[in-house]
Amino acid sequence: MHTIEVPIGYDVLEVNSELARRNREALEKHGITAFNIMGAIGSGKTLLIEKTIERLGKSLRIGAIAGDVIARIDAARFEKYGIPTIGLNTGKECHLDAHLVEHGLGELPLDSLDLLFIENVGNLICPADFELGEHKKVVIVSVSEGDDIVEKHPLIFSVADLIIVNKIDIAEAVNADADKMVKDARLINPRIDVLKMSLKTGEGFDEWISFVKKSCERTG
Ligand SMILES: Nc1nc2c(ncn2[C@@H]2O[C@H](COP(=O)(O)OP(=O)(O)O)[C@@H](O)[C@H]2O)c(=O)[nH]1
Ligand SMILES: [Mg+2]
Repeated sequence: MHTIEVPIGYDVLEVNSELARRNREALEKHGITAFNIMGAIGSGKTLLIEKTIERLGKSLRIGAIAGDVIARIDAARFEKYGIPTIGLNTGKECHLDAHLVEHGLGELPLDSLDLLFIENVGNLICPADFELGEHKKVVIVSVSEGDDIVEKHPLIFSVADLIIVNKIDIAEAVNADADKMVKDARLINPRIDVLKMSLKTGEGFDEWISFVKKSCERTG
């Protein structure tokens, strides 16, 4: 575990960025590609990771960090696959930070992992500011959050590498226009990759798996 000196009047985000840089170094030293999965409560973060473990768990060695105010519930959903899992309780904090993740990395068998999924705390505001050392930032939103959810939260989409618009199977029932959400994300961030998905029907999931594999090739 590293220590870092924090001068008086320090900038929290600057210190976080330094710790994130160290996390990234540790991940790369072990050839691990890490994904920071962000999104509101109930958008499908845990289910996305579960289904990815089901699809890729035989060919890649996957680990997971579940971050939540009470992390053990999502952690148990990952542990049932027999993969190395760490639950990080944030208590009253609404996001993970690089220091917490550093602790998580310290507990994981880094030598025997290829891929790490970090599920962030469910909201679209605080996680946007905190680098964790990840290679890819993924934001998953569901159509049931309302099709103005993207334009209302520009910051998180401006830093994301990929937006997944999930639950398109229920778009009609909740009167949501998934294409508007996609358009809004591209207006905020022209470089962002976009996927429309239903984790229930499987639509868009193959494209997600391609994104994960490509990300591994680039960082591995
Ligand atoms: N209809 C539908 N339900 C989904 C979809 N994806 C996730 N869910 C459901 O949404 C709920 C929240 O999912 P979960 O992965 O726990 O969300 P998290 O809070 O973001 O981790 C669960 O009941 C899932 O079964 C989807 O594509 N379509
Ligand atoms: Mg979850």
